[in-house]
Amino acid sequence: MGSMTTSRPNIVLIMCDQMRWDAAGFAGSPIVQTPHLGRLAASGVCFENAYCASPVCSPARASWLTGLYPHAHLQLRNYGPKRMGEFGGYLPHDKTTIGDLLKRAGYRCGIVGPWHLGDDHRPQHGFSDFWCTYRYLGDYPDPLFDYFDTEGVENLYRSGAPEMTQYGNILAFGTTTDPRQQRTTWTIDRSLEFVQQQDDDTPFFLFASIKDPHPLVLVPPDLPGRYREEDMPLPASLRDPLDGKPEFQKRGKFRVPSTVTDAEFRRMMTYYYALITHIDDQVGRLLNALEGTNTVVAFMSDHGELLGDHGYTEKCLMYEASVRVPCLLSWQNHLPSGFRVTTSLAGVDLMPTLLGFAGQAPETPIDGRSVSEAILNGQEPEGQSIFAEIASLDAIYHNADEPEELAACMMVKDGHWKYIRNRFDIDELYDLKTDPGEMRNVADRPEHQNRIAQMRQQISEMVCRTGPGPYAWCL
Ligand SMILES: [Ca+2]
Repeated sequence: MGSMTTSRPNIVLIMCDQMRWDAAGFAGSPIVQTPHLGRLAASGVCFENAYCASPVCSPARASWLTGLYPHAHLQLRNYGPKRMGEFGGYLPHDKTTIGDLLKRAGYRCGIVGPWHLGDDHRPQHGFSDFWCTYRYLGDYPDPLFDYFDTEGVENLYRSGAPEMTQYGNILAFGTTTDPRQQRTTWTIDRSLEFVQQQDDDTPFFLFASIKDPHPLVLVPPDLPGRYREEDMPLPASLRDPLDGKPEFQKRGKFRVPSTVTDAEFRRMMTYYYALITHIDDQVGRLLNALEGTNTVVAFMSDHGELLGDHGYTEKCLMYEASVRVPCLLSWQNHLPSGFRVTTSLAGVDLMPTLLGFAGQAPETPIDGRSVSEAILNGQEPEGQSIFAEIASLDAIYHNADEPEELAACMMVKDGHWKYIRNRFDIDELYDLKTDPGEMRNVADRPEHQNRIAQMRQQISEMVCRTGPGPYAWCL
């Protein structure tokens, strides 16, 4: 196993779903217990300012894998079997992913866990050596659910599982009674199977796609007890009235209702953090198996989790906890250890960076840039502005189908300034230096109009590089 002899490293991309950037010990949390991730961070590079290209699942994932922003890859909202072939509902086949390129370069490529980019039952985009995906499969068998059936354990992820608790609309949570009922455990089991099938002659690329800590938040029974409800820091903006903010934010599906008490919210938080500790335990098993091999390990999340910030759970807004993600890169004997990178990493930069470690580069123009050379030399990459795009909440949660709804918000972050163009509502401008909690929208202040004009220009130039597509309204 591994490839000790070849100069081309194996690459393991571990992508969680909906993990907050700061919900880990390596990110400075005094509460969340993540010793294995801490070990990974200490042995490699931690991007302290990593951002997704869209704070929702499928568009973000498509960007991490293609190096393109959504206006260029055109997966504009979440895939579901009914959306296959619909504009914006799946990743068009002609878009090139890191899987396509590494497969062409001679890598054996496998995926375990959610793909979520369309036709999820069908091996594609280079991952043909091990295609073990689950959910969003339409009428096709689901390997995870089939596993529960074969093992004879109750499937707690099927909707309406009676063992779950949910306060209002916030993250549903519960515990397993049998270790086989937990999906991250299954994902790591299958990942280890793939790794163990490898030989020393051919490098491999494993995309370990971990669905947790996305709800349902389902943890082994011993873990919630590791966190005390009274230790949970209630978010300062949990009851944010959203004064001076766009109206649409007051109507979002996942706005925390006033009926949810502080104590209930804290209880839910203990389960969310406990699930991250379970992810840590499981990732530790994979890290142990890779010990001593020539392997690049990336650990990150597709997008963040608001966990109460601005009165929201889940994501889809451009607030920091929604767009910001944890991101670690490790490569023993190559990347520096304990290196903290403060330059922003965009949601389109990871794909060319991982390719760079393999001595490869994209074959067609992309939006992202490789930072592999800089960090291999222990240097901060050059500063840059970063962007994020998303459809309207009506398109994401309520099936609004008008094409303009699929390209509704554009964020640019330049230093400590964040500007958001909202197609159907007022714009937003936050100064993260004086207002890190993003409580004061200053977009209407006369003294900021020059800055806003410059940031609009940055957006316009960015979308034109690969063609503005559905974001031509930003020109
Ligand atoms: Ca997601």
